[in-house]
Amino acid sequence: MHVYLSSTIKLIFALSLIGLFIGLFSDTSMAHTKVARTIPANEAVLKESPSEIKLIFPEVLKITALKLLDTQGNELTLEHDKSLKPIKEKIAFPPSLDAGTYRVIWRGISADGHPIKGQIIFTVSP
Ligand SMILES: [Cu+2]
Repeated sequence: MHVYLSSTIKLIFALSLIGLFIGLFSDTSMAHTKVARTIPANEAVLKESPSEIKLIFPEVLKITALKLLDTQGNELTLEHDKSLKPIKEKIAFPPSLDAGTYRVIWRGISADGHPIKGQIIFTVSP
């Protein structure tokens, strides 16, 4: 069966598909990626190992993954509440860190179900 569509209708259809994709991408990849504030701040240089790592978000979310990596990418122990309850602040407790640069990465799900992810790096330089 052949369906004959005028070129105008084809153009409208193509444009609405493009619009749909732009809408999807802007919502999932831009709307929720921001963290309001972190302690330590991103790119901070600290005189001593931080006693805690705090993430403060602009909106409630569920944290699904939180990791601390050293310069070589090895995952270090990070004590934190792993429950999936909705929160705006996350506190985690790292081990005593030697001099070096560390990366904290997280993933979560926003209240409206969109994925969120982010990371910070900080340096310990006694
Ligand atoms: Cu959303």
